[in-house]
Amino acid sequence: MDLKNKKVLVIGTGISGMGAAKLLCSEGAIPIFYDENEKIKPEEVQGKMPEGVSGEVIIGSLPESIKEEVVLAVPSPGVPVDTDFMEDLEKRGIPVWGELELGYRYAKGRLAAITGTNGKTTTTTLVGQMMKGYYPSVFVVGNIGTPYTQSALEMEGGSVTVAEVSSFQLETTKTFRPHVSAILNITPDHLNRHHTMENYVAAKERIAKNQTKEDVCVLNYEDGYTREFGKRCPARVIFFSSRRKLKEGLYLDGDEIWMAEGGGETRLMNIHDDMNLVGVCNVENVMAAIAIARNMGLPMETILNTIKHFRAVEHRIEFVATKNGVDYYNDSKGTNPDAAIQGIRAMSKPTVLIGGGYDKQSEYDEWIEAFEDKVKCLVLIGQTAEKIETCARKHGVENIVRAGSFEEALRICTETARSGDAVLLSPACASWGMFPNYEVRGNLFKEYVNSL
Ligand code: UMA
Repeated sequence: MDLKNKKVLVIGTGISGMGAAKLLCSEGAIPIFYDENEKIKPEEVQGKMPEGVSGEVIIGSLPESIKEEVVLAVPSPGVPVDTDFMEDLEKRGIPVWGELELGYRYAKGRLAAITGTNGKTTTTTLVGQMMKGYYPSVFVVGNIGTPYTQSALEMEGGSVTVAEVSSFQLETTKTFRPHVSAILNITPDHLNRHHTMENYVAAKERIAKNQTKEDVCVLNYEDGYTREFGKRCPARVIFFSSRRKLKEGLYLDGDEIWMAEGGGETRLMNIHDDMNLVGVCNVENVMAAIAIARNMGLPMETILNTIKHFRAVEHRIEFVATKNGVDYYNDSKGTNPDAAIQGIRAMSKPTVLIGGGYDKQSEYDEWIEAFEDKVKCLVLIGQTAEKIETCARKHGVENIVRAGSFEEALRICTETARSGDAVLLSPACASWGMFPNYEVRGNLFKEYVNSL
């Protein structure tokens, strides 16, 4: 589509909206910024616009006349697609390309895209580092925090892009086709947006929708959804497994990661001596990263060398400090029960745990079962506090305290934890409502700990 001098509706004025507008302006299009949040002031949006970007800003409700003028709508990932507003755009025949799709259409070079409920940021970061150790032009983009559209026009034919993609972004793709895709795992998350598990799984599977047997899709053999998808996947599938030997693919056998390929088997590494990440989830992330990188043309030596030097991603079971004999861990990225299960499983000491936050209609039973007897006090914050407390009491957790604010929760933790204990922020909920994002929540936690 030639966008020169054409009006394009950019929905959402967060970082994706700004990335999309940058690309659109570079292509000579005229963005019209629209945000439903009435609290936002048009001047604020104008102030956020990157250099070379300008456009009309509309806040609240969108006049009908605008819908008649635009040739394309680019929603941000946070904008649900099943609303009357979005359906009206479709009915009018206005093409809807999500921000990811827009970036993809203008990008150049080869692309590896990674999704999954958990582990995608770690895996994307690790694969990005592997690529940077070998290729001269590498971009790491997407849900990880740098919109695809922000970098797309800088890419060249020889560039390599590693994209973390979310179910929100995948809902609005059309032609998106990575050379290598990966779905690390699928467990219930974002059900308030997708409504059913079926819809959520379908959104994740869209990562491989346009792939063919010339492309590769890396899947987790130990996840029921992804194993099943392997049978229907249009790409060539490479499985990884943390529980059994595979005839073809990557697997964990004891403490060693092996690769089975074309009838031969190669021992690649030891999970204690050759990597710095802890937990089975990270072994799975590492195996996925090896499969992705190898199929993007990297020599095994570069891959294994990067893993050896790779450290945990910020906010993911991140050790902060020991204060008065208490170990503090920041797992602010534990934004759903499944991620938080990995967080509590990684603790070996009696733990004061901060949980709760934005309500994504998750179920908390499995998370609470994973406490075993480790959680000496559960400190709850946010919208989900009551729901979690009811669930925790049902599972026999007795020491539960509700805090009116994050600051109060932190104070309760330091008062409750004794030397030899751990304090873990791993809330099983998104931060929205109390914080703009999980990074702000994790950084506040770290600032507090470091000030003790
Ligand atoms: N808005 C509307 N109408 C709506 C919904 C939102 O106008 O119906 C407006 C909001 O008022 C706000 C703007 O849209 O002003 C925000 O857009 P956004 O929510 O898409 O946020 P961005 O700042 O553009 O960030 C997005 C991703 N956010 C979401 O998916 C919610 C970021 O992922 C991503 O890093 C960024 O694009 C760059 O690609 C964050 C996230 O929490 C980290 N992702 C979820 C996750 O990881 O679990 C999916």
